[in-house]
Amino acid sequence: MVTTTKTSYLNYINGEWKASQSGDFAENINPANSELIGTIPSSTKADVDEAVKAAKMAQKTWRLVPAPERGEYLFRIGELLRERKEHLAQTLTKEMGKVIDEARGEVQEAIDMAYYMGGEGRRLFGQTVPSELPNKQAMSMRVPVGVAGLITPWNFPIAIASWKSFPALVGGNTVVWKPATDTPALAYEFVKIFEEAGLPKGVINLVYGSGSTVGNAIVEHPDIDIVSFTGSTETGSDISSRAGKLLKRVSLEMGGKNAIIVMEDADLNLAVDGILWSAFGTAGQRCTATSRLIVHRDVKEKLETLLLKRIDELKIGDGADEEVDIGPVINKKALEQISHYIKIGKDEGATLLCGGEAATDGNLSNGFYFQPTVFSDVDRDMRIAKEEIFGPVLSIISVSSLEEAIDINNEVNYGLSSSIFTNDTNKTFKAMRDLDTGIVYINAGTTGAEIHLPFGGTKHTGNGHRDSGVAALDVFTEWRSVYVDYSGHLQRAQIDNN
Ligand code: UN1
Repeated sequence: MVTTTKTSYLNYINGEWKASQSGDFAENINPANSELIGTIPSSTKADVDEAVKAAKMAQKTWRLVPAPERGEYLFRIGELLRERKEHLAQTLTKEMGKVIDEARGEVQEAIDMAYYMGGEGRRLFGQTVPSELPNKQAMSMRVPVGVAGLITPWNFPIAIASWKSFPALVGGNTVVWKPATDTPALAYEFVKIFEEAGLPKGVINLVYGSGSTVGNAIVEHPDIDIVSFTGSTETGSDISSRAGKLLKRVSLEMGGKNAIIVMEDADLNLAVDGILWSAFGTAGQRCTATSRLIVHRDVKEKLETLLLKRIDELKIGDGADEEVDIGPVINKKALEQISHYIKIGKDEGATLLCGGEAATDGNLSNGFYFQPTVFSDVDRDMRIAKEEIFGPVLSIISVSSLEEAIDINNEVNYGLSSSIFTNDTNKTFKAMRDLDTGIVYINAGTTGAEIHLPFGGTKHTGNGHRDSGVAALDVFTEWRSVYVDYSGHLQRAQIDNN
């Protein structure tokens, strides 16, 4: 049961639900039918200042809570997420549009992350290292960075918020969180869970915003010590330059132009399963979504035939309907952006095999639906082969060898995920070594990363950091090296005089 209908969401600052100081609002719309779900405050810099002040104050004591106890809070949050899984999934589908099964899967990602990071509270390992001097002990330990500013996207509103907030909290940081404008209900539900888990006041703060006011205020606030962002490359680059000037730590997770490579020896039916799931699941709105299919010439025609047949069977509709395969895209602007790329593809001379238009049959015209679209005969230099579209659009490029396929995979500006379908062990190992992406799949599509492995990519996809996995702790902790000299006299390292 979704109970968030026509809600006016409040910020959560220092343990209290509070109206924004602005009085302005943005709308939260169900993309499946354009119904108004609620309104969110367009908060101001003053709201961010208040939230940061609370977070800074709370961090003084939160950092002293033993890490295993900080982990216990995450276990409690995990339990609450599990109890409310269905409600959260329904809320997610309603405001974001992904099909209900995928919404359940996303909530599961957050649950898994809670238990995984909760466990890190009992590890948070450093190292003990032999000193080069007698009667001296050397070690390294993790310490919190301070106040973390989190800016999260609408496409995985609870999973990505959990990837960032859980390692931040277990690492001893406090949080100021700005969720995406299009998914405020999930943020509200999530913060309610933090509150119910008994997190001390000021440890997590939520500030809604529309446009860039709140995001910029977080990035440029002198008391925000680390900014973690997932979203578009354009915004990430802007954040990077603003934060760079302030010498601030920034972790960026941005776009992708992910490819599936299908070699001549591949199991084509399996490949089609992988392509359908990764190109059209979540209506192509994952940063890991497959948007290029690089196929060996010998099997191109056969693969295209199999693919088109299966696309024909896909059902488009409201993601709340269990039978639906492809839900709406997030909003009208996204629909327009996808249509714009279709025009570009046609103008560039690619062959449109299917789709290419908004889906408007019957009730669909009330929402923001796009037909699954495939372009063939795509040239590696075309814009549709290089730029992120973030919709259900696949571009097919044919090749004559594995080397050519890898070359094409690697020549785009992004490097998040890639995949190869082959039954040849030699090709598998070459691909693992040479595909320039942070994630590589063998005989599976490009989506579906698991939370206990590092998530992120090369080139313009990120800036070297990783969400998820134990690597996420490197974002939210500083390494401190400690030397304990118990010799009773001054020993000097690197000087040969002891
Ligand atoms: C994203 O789209 O930003 O690997 C995250 C996947 C999901 C996460 C995607 N587990 O497709």
